[in-house]
Amino acid sequence: MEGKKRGALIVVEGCDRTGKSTQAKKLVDYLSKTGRYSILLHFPECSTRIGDIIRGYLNKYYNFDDRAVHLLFSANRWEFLPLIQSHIQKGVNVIIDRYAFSGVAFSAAKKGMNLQWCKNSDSGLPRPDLVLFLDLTPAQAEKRDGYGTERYEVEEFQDRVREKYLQLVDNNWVVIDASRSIEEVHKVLCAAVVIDASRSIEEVHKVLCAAVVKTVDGVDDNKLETLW
Ligand code: Z5A
Ligand code: MG
Repeated sequence: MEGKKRGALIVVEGCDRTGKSTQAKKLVDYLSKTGRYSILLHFPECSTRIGDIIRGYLNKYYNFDDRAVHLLFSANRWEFLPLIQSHIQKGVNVIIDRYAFSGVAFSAAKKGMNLQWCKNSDSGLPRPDLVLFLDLTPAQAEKRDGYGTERYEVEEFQDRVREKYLQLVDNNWVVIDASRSIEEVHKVLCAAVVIDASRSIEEVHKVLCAAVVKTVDGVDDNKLETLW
């Protein structure tokens, strides 16, 4: 890949129904249309044997020990590592709808699960260049279409998931437009990390694009780092 710019790795995260899949798809369309070739992945990726078991678990056909299911979600990411790496090496941007942060936040929100233990099985996976965290209170999310009967779609549990996500916030979690006034930047900083997902689909898409273009165009030959 000498002389060729690598692709960026961008992750869209958030609690249930925050608009991740809507926004991730729109983002890939936008990037591709503007000459930034990009592909979309989603975890869990249910097309594999492991993914199929995960789907059965989410739909409550199977039950597993919380640690066992955590490792299955993690294994599902590891089985796609070669694909992710090969796209990035070829200069293709990889946009992922849910990643290790979902893995840690959902598992660590369960009683008796330890955050650090949950991080261990994803340690060594590529660290995204940018994590776009779509924030919405679970009470607001519940009003959106499709909030249903899946295992984790319970408001009280989603509150704990959101809390765990916020413990994972790092310096790659948002791009804040620092060209605005000190007070405005301060306000964005205070709002901490988050893209307000309660706005319309188009408004959220606009905010996301501004952040993403900066990252995609700014990727040099720097190697991807690893988690955590
Ligand atoms: N999970 C885990 O435990 N461990 C892991 O490692 C991973 C996942 C990777 C399934 O994931 C479950 O797996 C999930 C976490 C757990 N927990 N649950 N339950 P999934 O990604 O397959 O989840 P999903 O069922 O597709 O839901 P979602 O991804 O949470 O939804 P979303 O993608 O954030 O939302 P959306 O599909 O884009 O939009 C939802 C609806 O809202 C839809 O009707 C939109 O038209 C509407 N929408 C979107 N944006 C807006 C705005 N801005 N305004 C109004 N309406 C909107
Ligand atoms: Mg989704």
